[in-house]
Amino acid sequence: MTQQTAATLHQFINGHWIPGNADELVSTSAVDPEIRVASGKAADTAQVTEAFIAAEGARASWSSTPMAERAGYLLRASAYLNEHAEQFGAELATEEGKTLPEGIGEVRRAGQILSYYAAESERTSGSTFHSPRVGEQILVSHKPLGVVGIVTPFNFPIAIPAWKIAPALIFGNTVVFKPASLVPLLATRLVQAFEHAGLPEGVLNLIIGPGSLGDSIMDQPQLAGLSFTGSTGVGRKLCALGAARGIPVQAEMGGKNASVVLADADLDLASEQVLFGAFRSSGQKCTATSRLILDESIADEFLRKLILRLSQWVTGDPLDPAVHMGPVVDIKSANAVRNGINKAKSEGAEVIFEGLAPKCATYIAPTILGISNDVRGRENTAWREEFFAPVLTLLRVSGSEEAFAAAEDSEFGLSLALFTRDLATAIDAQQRLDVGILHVNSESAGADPHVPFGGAKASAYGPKEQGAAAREFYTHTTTVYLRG
Ligand code: UN1
Repeated sequence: MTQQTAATLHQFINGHWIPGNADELVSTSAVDPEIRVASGKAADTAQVTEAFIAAEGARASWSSTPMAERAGYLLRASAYLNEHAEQFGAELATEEGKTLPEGIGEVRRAGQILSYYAAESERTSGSTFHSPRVGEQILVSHKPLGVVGIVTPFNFPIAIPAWKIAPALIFGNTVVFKPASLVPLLATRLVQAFEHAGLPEGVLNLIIGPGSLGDSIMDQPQLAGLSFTGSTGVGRKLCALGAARGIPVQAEMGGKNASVVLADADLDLASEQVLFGAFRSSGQKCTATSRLILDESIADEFLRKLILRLSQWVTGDPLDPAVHMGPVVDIKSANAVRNGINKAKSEGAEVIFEGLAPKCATYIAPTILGISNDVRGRENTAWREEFFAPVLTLLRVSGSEEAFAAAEDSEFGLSLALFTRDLATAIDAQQRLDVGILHVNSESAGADPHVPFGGAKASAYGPKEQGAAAREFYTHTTTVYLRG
């Protein structure tokens, strides 16, 4: 992509693409920040208000549109994404930095998510209850919240917006969508898919601009609920603002996910899955593995296997088919990771492995840091803080008790990958570990649209996402006492 072909960014309000009223916003290539991917003017707060007025205007008619008809829009948008998966996947890889197969895969995944939620129109059922009174039935009906705000991060520029917007729409809500300002092009592509599907005006509105627009979203009187994915700091602030005005907020936030490899694990499988969990997408997933807890008895052998795999792992241009891992999203993120690694080293972390990476500003080499299993080691920045990068922090332990205690030693509780051949140990982990997602013998990342997704502790707030859980957030219920 070159300077000349940079796409133009607009806001999408009430079915029209309109220029923003605020400062110029430029989306650049993750590989080379000199290359513009897309540019246009950001929205100002008055345009946020316009978007909410448009969404409110569309609300009554959209919520009374039959669910099967709403599903049709999702299916047509899904087909559009699949038809354009190669083009949008390449744009995603350029804008965000994940590899081309991951980019194409993510666009297809977004298409699959839209199809899954379209099928809610055939799947969703209500409930009826017996009444203790003669001649009465009690039933529970689900109704849309109204206008929902959707605020999404840079790391899954199309899949995360799809998995929030699709349930919002199918359950009858109208939407104001604000994507991360680092990835406005992919957000635009998703909205274009809905436009192409013929979605009525005002049902889905796109606001492109800096994170500060999030505060403006929280001020809008029509806002009936907010779904957010991003950092714990921002998420908690939005939760507090939502609570103050009495609206539901769903927040998916940070992670410091562990992979635990026990003495009886299949080490070939475990080393492959840890490699994928920690280093795919440059570790820029809230579900990525960033802590590695190894039983002392297999630690050396496991590390040999992991480092052998890592030494064949190619970091470079994400559009190059030979490459396994691209850069991180921008220079600011890369510098923050470098500072984090230096801080960890100054606090005593030892560099166990550092791979090769191009000497460009946005590349971070795959790195394994080791910390000591004592109070000082456990205070290390690399053990505590989410780097959102291809950096893995290793702790050696002795036995499953110590491994589980180490895994729990985090403010976060999103996902955990446990490698063992012992079913009893896996069941023990399921019962004792405070995480939202537990993988037994598979990598810590990944999510399917039909099962709940979300974390425990500082990783989440509010109802979970996806599957049947999505309806809990995007609807509220009326209990009807019905007598003839
Ligand atoms: C995945 O692991 O495929 O922001 C999805 C994130 C998560 C989504 C992870 N909310 O990384």
